[in-house]
Amino acid sequence: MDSAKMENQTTTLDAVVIGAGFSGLYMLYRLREAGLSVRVYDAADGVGGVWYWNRYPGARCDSESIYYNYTFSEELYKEWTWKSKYPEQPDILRYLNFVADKFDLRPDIQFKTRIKSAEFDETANRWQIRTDGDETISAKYFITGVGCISTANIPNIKGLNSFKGKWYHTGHWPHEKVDFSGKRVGIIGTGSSGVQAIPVIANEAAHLTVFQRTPQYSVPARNRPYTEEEILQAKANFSEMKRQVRASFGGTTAKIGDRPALEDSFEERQKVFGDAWDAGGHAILTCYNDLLASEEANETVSEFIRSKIHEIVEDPETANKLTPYYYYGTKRAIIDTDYYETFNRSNVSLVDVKKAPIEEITSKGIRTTDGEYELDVIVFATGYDGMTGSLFKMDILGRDGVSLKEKWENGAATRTYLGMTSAGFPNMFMITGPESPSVLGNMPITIEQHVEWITDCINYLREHEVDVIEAKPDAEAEWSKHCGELADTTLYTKVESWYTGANIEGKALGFQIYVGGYGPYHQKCAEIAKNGYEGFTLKSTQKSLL
Ligand code: N01
Repeated sequence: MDSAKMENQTTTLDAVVIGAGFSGLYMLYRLREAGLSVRVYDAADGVGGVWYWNRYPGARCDSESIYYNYTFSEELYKEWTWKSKYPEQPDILRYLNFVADKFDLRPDIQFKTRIKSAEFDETANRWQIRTDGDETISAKYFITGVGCISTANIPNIKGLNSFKGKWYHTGHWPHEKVDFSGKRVGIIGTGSSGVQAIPVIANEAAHLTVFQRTPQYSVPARNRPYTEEEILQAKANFSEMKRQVRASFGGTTAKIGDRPALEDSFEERQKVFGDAWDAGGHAILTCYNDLLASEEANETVSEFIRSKIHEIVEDPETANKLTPYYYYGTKRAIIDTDYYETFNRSNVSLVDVKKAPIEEITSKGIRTTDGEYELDVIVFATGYDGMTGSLFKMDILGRDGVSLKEKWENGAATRTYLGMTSAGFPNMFMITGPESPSVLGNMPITIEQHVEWITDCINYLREHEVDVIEAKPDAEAEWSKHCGELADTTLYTKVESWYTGANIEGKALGFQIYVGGYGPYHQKCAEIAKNGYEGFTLKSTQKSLL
């Protein structure tokens, strides 16, 4: 089928893809190349996915630019030039627009359209998908590329509607510049978004009050422009880089240390951590091989960063408030530009809202149990309903009308096979779904692997005249168990974070990311495909193949 067909007001397609970010754009490119009729739907009015919405001051990616891009096209890689070591949001958005233009993707993307529901019709073996514009689409394949952290968490704090000033969430930032000059600004949240925004807002605002619930470890990014030489070298090295990132643990060329932290003496460790701190970025987390597995090892790096906070922050009381005590790296590791230094500014103050919780937002500002802070602007850097939030926002109904949310018990019983499929939801694929490496890897690389696997799978189904593919419940149970067991060998499950769903009121706790590494995961998925899609039931309307 070459293009969408309208039948009785229903658009008929081979595949519907949700989201025009890294996932959706590449999925569209691949499926179109495979000869399918496919359309991408996105609520935004442009491409970019999370990078369309995350326009807050200081927004930048913490993966290195030369790896934070597609690797499927050498030509694309060589045509695009990154400016700095860590790409800023406008550059990433420009890159994704460049990709959309280069491959002429826009004609098959429907913007300003949200998918409200998707229901599997067991008689026709097709998905019936509805948009917020009341369009109905019938598609054989239903593919989500909704991102792992794209549903904003705006905490339910009493009184927000009464606030007379302006308020924003970092994940839904307006297109026009927000002017902080001369303003009293309050920011709630000190995760990756808050840590990036705080130094930039502090530069402009009359006063910035940071409302911090949990102090965070952060390491200097040491961002800088790339030299011409580095760019030339990266482009010349494309094939080797692609080979390395696709075989790597985290989707970059970063090397993981070859020994446990306690094998070194205190002095040796200080030198190793000191060099990593000076180099900047995430190197400090990978300089030993057990920092995320052993409490004792983790304490060595945590204590090192704590000592740096006390070196940088001049006021000892503020330094104490900024000092974290959870296991470093078990909440998403943060890299920054001048984060701790910002608290030495006279126009910045820090409020510990764990000690004196926020009671309400008033017409004038924020009131904690300690007093009222008058503000002109409130910035919520309060994160996302991660992993399942965007999937649960839609009514996705599988066999017997059971919704994904019901099956997964609102997150308490999330079950997938390979993090891409779920039993009871035939012909549905989730790009970077729960229980895949997703956010623990370099996203564009983990996305490419999913998109390529899904495309190969669909091609196989077409070649073998298979109508329905569905994960077997026992294969799924085994995969989920394996993911849980792996996670329990790490410290991730011992700390409350958005990884575990602890940031969302009422959400069931559960760590839903595959921690076995991108490379091994990639191999496992390839093996399953090679073995004729082991763990899946494949059915044609004529016969059952497996
Ligand atoms: O969100 P977060 P984020 N009252 O959940 C606080 C990616 N990302 O948007 O820790 C007071 O990390 C909350 O406090 P606590 C990256 O994967 C990447 O910053 O729950 N405070 C926390 O401090 C990242 O991990 C990049 O106690 C409240 C903050 O809000 C993920 O997105 C840049 C509160 C939320 O931190 C999410 O990061 C940006 C309340 N009611 C984002 N509710 C880069 O690539 C929440 N908080 C660099």
